[in-house]
Amino acid sequence: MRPWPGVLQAFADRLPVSDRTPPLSLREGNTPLVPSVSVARDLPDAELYFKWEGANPTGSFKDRGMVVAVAKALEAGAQAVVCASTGNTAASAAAYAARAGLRCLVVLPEGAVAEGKLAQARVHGALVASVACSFDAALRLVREASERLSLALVNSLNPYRLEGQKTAAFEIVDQLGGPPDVVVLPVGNAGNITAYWRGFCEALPAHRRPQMWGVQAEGAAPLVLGRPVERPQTVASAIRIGRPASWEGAIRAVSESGGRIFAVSDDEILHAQARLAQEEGLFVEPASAASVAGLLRLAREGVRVRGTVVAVLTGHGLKDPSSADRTPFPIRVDPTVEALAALLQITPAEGG
Ligand code: AN7
Repeated sequence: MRPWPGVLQAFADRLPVSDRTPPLSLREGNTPLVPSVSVARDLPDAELYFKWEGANPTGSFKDRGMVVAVAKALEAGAQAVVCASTGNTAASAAAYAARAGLRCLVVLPEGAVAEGKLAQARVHGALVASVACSFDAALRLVREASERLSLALVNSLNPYRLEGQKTAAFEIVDQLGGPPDVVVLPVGNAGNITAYWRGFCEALPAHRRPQMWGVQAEGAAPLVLGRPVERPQTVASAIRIGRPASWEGAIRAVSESGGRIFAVSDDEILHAQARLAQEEGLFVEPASAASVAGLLRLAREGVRVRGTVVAVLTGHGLKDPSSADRTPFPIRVDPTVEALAALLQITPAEGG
């Protein structure tokens, strides 16, 4: 078996790259499609899989698009890249810029980025700017800065980002040996749902494309409400976004595919996150649990979810270790077998 080369090389014939594009790679992509063992029981008419994007090099799906955006920035002779971010884009930009030898400036909404993502941006050597405004305002700022300071903008407004992210759709079709019926994913800035739909449109004839189901958090659901949200609120900080940059793309993906877009509460998100961790063995960050929370909501409402369903788990739980605060703390015990047995409520065998 040849080693996986990464997104740029594996999908060279379906990406806007040429011989002049630097062969940047952290071996991103080729993420597992994991069958569900527990959540699937709530969806008896479906066959449920998780596309585990937390397995990417920086722990989120952003790497697929970032490798293309940064390689193209290098190809164009850029010296520096810039992004605004709720965290994962920043972590990915910082890692790929480090690999490519470019400077990286990330602009983060103050106090609104999970600890692991912030650590990633810092250790990879990015200049980390914190601004006292929302993600949406930070994005406006970096758009202007990228023009006036001649920096390469690597938010998903950069068309190469969505080109790279569409490769997840190709992988799903390959891994299943055919198209799924439904793909469900969390929606924040709406780039990913736009990219997946593009990927399925390129890979499949119209009658075989899956429905795209987008899930937002109730306190940050502009696409569900049909208007921007000035002060988005949700525990899922990655998708705390009130003015999605790819608004039209998301609406088109949902309507052309005959899909749906709806919102779930923070409680539902946290419940789904705990269930994925405790019953599936998958630790995802809260935003990623929104896709599963959406499926569980529909199941509870009696909606029959049928066919092959892929829930995209967009980011690793280690990025947001504060998620663990809601689970039991370690229990201090004496370092004896008896103490451990008492904890397990079993009787130890004699001897030892
Ligand atoms: C784990 O990093 O917007 O709808 O700045 O980190 O394509 O925005 C992250 C978004 C879902 C939403 N899941 O995807 C950023 C950023 C996770 C995320 C989304 C994000 P889009």
